[in-house]
Amino acid sequence: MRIDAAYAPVDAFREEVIAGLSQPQKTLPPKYFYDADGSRLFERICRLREYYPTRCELALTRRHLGEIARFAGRGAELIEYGSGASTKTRLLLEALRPRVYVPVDISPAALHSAAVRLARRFPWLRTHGVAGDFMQPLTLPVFRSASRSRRLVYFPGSTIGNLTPEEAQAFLSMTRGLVGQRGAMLVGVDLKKDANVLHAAYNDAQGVTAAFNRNLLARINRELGGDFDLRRFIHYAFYNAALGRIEMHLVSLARQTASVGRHRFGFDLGETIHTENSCKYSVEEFRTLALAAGFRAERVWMDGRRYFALFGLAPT
Ligand code: SAH
Ligand code: AVI
Repeated sequence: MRIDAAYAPVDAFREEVIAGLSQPQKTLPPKYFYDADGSRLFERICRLREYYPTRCELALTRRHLGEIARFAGRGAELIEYGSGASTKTRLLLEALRPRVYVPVDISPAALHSAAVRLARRFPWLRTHGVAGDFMQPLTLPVFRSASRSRRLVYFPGSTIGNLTPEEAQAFLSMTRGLVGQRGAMLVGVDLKKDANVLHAAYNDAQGVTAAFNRNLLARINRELGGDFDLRRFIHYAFYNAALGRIEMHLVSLARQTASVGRHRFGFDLGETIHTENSCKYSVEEFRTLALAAGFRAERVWMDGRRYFALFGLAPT
């Protein structure tokens, strides 16, 4: 098992935080949720009663595994974006027996612990992780006889929902270029549904999602020498029906200032930092988005309640 580092984490983090907090609507990029603490909190979110996406996607993957494997094919080069704990991937690894597995994640801690567990469970598997940002063109490892191997990109968890539709289309186009005419993509997409179900999933009773959101400020304090007062920011998540997305914010409970290094930022009472979008699609909306990026939705697998979909995308 090998892990390559493909970015300079602290410099990029500092620059993006300062740029985001300098805008009229302050924002922070959600990819920075996932330090070691954030990745652990996300794993706790996945086990919450209210957070349906993980259970739905696991259930539908188990239920349709035979068909998914027929669509995806055996012996491919399996590239997974935002692999995290690689939990759902275990089902695919067993069914697809890929020639090599390339997990790509911004969190080196998550990549490392997943790779160790996978090595124990699948001693035959060749894993070559890449710690980096999947929105940037990455140098993926080149394997011997790569010219003959087929590329399959797996992007589960509805992490694609954390991109705006424009970013998602650009990301899909880039992936289309990566897999070429012989490859394919499997992408998990959270579907539009009753807003109460969505609201509960992002406002869990135990406050784990709130802790996940606030950890972003704690991380800025730890890694960038920030002085955010965590007692004076609260978690706020709501469904923006017009834009079809959950928005997560951190709300300032006072008029206050906070510094990041030598930069100072002022907050009004009630002012928010927009930390995440989680876009929800209808099957038709996502089909159209994929088509604009050069992918045909050849298969769509869903759970019984149609909460979540796994799209099997093939090049047009
Ligand atoms: N695939 C897992 C984890 C989803 S959580 C699942 O389905 O449960 C989202 C994952 O994507 C996290 O592990 C996070 O570290 C990673 N991630 C988020 N933004 C990223 C980016 N821009 N580049 C690379 N990885 C990213
Ligand atoms: C990783 N991503 C798909 C999660 C989501 O549902 O948008 C992140 C998350 N944010 C709050 N809870 C979970």
